[in-house]
Amino acid sequence: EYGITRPAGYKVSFHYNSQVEDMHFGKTHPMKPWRLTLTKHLVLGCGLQYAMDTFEAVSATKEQVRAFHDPDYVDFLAEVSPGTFEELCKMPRFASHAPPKHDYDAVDLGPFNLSTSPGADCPVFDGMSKYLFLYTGATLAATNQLTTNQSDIAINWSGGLHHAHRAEASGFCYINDIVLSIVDMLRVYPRVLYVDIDVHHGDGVEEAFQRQPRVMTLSYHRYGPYDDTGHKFFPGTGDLTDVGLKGTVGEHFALNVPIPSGIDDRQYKYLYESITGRTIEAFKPSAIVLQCGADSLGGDRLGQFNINIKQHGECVSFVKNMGLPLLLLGGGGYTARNVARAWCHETALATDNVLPDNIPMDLVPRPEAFMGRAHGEGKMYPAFNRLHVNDCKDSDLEYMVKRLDN
Ligand code: ZL4
Ligand code: CA
Ligand code: ZN
Repeated sequence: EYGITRPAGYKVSFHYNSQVEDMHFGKTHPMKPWRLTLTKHLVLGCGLQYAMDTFEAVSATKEQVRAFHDPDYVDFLAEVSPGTFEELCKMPRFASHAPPKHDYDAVDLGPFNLSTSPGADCPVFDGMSKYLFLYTGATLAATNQLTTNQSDIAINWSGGLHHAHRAEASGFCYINDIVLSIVDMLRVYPRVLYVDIDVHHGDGVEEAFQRQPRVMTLSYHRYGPYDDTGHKFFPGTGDLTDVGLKGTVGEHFALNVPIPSGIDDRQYKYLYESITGRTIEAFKPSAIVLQCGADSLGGDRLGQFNINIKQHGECVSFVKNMGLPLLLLGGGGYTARNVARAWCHETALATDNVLPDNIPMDLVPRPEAFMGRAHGEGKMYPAFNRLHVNDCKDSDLEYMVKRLDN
């Protein structure tokens, strides 16, 4: 219907299992797995399935997840539910993993930073184990398509959970599917570049590879001083001076681009293309993993940038044009209708298709919520109706790009 064709000369695979859609983190929790339902409906409504090999994801095994995570944590995640949480917490091997102490702890946290309290970032909810092992399974299947040369680009919009640590859930992330994917890739590729355009710092991935010179991590994120609530923008790490673990061979194999609120398309393009371009030239990766968190879009419920879907997509095209094996993952994204439009648009870009400006909004609930204009960009996939105050000075961006010389 939209003249969708397969890309010429390369193959794209798409990995998904609709069982992830039914999950609820809690009533007003910002992470809404049903944004993946919207994404799927748009992708199928446009006919993009004809441009790719589509795979129904199966759950990752505990053994696969242990390639990065603590064995006790893996067992806990596999067994936990709202009904079993209390009991599991009392078992000595789990109780010994004391909850982390955070200065903002307003809710009771259990072992591994998990909690049944509704105010928690990482709540224990019904069907949670199924959800975690499925999004991980999808990422691992996508990775396998690349490492076995069966696909050139592989996509999992349900993955990209970059905050999870070895034995601790963090920031809506429980299993770090990205780390597990890169560990697999290192069996085949000499060097892997990880790029993260989620509005939050990709701290879990950076930390996992902080001593590893074969993995370069590069995160673009909101970063700044304490806000009026006394918090730093989550997770509060990822300063410009953070370049990997000092005194190890991993030093200089992490890069961070801390960004003030309100950055616009032109400014983001300048930063992203100069820094990502120079990084690829210098590091010469054999494969690229791109975390496409859509909370960097304007109008996001948690994000503070003013990026349109068009520019978000250009970040995907830029690394795609390097012609390297490419894994595209989701991540954050809290204004669901914009998440769906961005990831559908990026599925089209990955398969060399162009969608019309009026991508089928009728497949998405609340069509009246589709708003307004892009700012200065015609009507190409506008992402927002609410502008963030732009605290981003061009002179500061130049400074960050110049730092690359050191
Ligand atoms: C919520 O409404 O900044 C959780 C989290 C639950 C339900 C009702 C409870 C009301 C916003 C966030 C109280 C909520 C207090 N509910 C939550 C320091 C915080 C401690 C927890 O995109 N409170 C912690 C995590 C970030 C903090 C961002 C991004 C993930 C990713 C990849 C993770 N945590 C302050 C907040 C709500 C909630 C409303 C919330 N949590 C917003 N930002 C955070 O990078 C997927
Ligand atoms: Ca980021
Ligand atoms: Zn995020």
